[in-house]
Amino acid sequence: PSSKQLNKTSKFLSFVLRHKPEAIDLTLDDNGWANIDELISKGNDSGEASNLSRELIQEVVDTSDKKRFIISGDGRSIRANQGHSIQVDLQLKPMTPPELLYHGTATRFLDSILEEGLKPQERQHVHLSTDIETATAVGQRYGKPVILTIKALLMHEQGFQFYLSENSVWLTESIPNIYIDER
Ligand code: HQG
Repeated sequence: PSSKQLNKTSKFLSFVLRHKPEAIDLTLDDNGWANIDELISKGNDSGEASNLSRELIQEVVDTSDKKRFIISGDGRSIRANQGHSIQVDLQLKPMTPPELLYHGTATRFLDSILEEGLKPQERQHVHLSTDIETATAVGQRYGKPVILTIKALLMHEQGFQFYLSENSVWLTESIPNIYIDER
């Protein structure tokens, strides 16, 4: 498959596995898993995906720069590693974060964030990175990027839970402004 087709399929998978399975009449289980055979047949029937096949899905999973998706050990199911807006239980274990984590956003959101803290908005969690480079790329998606430094270890010590997704994105429910510094 061409990189264009891989990209299109990745976007389709993000859409149905993170946000809107019902768009193709698909159901995810409580932990966010979809049956791959069902995903293929319903994706193709709906016209939302073109020429979806097991091989194409496998290649998207293998080549995803951010390792967005994971196939279960028995090969029957697939789920997104993070980024959901629908309620799924990824069964992530709370983990101790490093002292500092970074959040990339756009300058136009800054005033609101410094006032009310970071909120998960449409998603289940606020997404954080261990490095400034990744945070910059994330922030760039919405405009002129700005990096926020989060006092993650202090938050953790004060009772907030942090999780590390399968693809190394740090997640937490929300971040009060006292833990946020403009870098
Ligand atoms: C902002 C991509 C105003 C927040 C990326 C962000 C990431 C506020 C936006 C993943 C706010 C939500 C997630 C407040 C938060 N006032 N704005 N109080 N609190 N915001 O897309 O972190 O390529 O839901 O700063 O790489 O940008 O899809 O979150 O700008 O890992 O795999 O509200 O999505 O991964 O935007 O990105 P998003 P995000 P994928």
